[in-house]
Amino acid sequence: MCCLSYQQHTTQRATHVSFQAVYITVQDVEPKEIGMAKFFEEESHTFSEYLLVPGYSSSKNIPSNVSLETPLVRYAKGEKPSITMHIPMVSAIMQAVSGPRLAIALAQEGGISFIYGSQSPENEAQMVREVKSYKAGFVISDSTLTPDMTLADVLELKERTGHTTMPVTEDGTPTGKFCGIVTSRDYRVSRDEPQKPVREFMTAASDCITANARTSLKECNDIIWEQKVNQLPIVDDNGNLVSLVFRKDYDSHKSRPDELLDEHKRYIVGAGINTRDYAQRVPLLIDAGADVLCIDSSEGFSEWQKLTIDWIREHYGTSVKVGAGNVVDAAGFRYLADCGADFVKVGIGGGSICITREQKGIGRGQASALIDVCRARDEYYEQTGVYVPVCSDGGIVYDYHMTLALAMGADFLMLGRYFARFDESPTRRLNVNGSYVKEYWGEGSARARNWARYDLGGKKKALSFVEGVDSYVPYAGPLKDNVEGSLTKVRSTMCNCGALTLAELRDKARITRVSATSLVEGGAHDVMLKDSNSDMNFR
Ligand code: RVP
Repeated sequence: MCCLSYQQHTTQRATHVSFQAVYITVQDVEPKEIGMAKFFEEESHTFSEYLLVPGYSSSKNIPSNVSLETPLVRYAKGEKPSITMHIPMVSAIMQAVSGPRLAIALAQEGGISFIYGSQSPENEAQMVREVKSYKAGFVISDSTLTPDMTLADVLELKERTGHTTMPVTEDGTPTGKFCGIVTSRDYRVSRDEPQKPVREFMTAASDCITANARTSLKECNDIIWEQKVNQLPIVDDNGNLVSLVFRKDYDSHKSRPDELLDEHKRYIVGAGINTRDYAQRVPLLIDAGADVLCIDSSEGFSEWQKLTIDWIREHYGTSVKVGAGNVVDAAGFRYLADCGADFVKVGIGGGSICITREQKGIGRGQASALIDVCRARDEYYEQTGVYVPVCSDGGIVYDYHMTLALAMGADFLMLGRYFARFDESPTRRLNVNGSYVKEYWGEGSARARNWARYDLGGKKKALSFVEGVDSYVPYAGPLKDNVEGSLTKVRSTMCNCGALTLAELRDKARITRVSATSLVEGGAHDVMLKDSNSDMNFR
């Protein structure tokens, strides 16, 4: 396949290309013994050090003909994987990334979120349940308003979430007793006092048109049109808020050809687990409806992963799908594949917020790790007839890194920083020095790890050292627009490589390493940029 058999493809394709491309060579990825330690002969490389060399494309190679379908879980030759994604993207198992809102938005585009496991098993199961019980067109509120809050709180919430319509509940939770609704037509910033209580200017529940939780989406939309309202709060028999239906969403749920649904037409969602409390956590997650699990560990070449998978197989057989990782070489892949992992995740230390390499001196350049593992996957398939998908996790900065990772052999990509920037991620949107940003912190940061101390009633000791940082990332708007934009580029590049499927891309891609000087040439250079906020400058 791709990177490892370039010689063969060069010969095959010689009639189509008139130049001699430079191909990467991966001579011998087994570490060699030099003195006491074993050394990998290759240097460790990352995505920015490679480019794709375009190949012949026929008139059929147009973006609308490209399929990004990809297997999520292992399958035997001649069979179909039990879960196939419509786009090769999953969201990282992180507090700052994968909550229910993002999981729904990503499933609507054809990918999968893994709800973060760094919270109590009960909380995580509740988030999974929220995704599984979500009905398309019904939006779960992210407002925290209570009647006693003030106009200043409303403005702060609007700034943070970007939403102008906010339901008000007795306790400020998304499913608390419904008290009323605030829209931007209810106040005038120039005239009203910031301390004015919400109860004085909200439209009270008794004056709102609402619908009960048994109303279908079609009926809700009919009410919205007949009553000439912009939103319809859905309230249960006890007067608690359930969700909202918005006029502006009327058509959007119809235009999602790629949405990823289970056999009951519910969105597909994954969940992170660890190698310690699986006996307690896994049953709760499965009960809540999780479609796939993933062991979340920065170092996955360990017996702990085997014990976790063994426990799942003993209690659920192969009906529960579970990915494992992270590994960075062929030996790690083979170990986890033999343990029965449904997919294997690759990457140590390449994440944007990750300082594992600095702190512990372990890891490997993401591209080198991926190439090595994908070769092992292909060998494993040849030897056993079982295909175990590979996920490239972390280190994707530019959209072209996605195409490169897929060309190098990744079946799908796990992204953290990328998704953290969107409206749907669970973090706050802030205005820092005039620019909107969102918070993004590593699972190995003190901030993320604090959950264990709090949720376990202070039983867990403080950390001796951290492996992740707390940061800001530029706010980038809705997930849908960004994912569409990125995948348009991926599709277009695939066409330049003559590929209409990801398998074809792996087979046909020709990849070259770039020198430091060519890297400079690749960006805008020797000109003065007019727009200092241009996309490239923003990164
Ligand atoms: P990125 O997409 O580059 O932001 O990387 C996200 C990945 O980084 C995660 O999927 C995970 O593998 C890794 N990570 C998460 N937290 C930390 C840390 O604190 N070191 N690393």
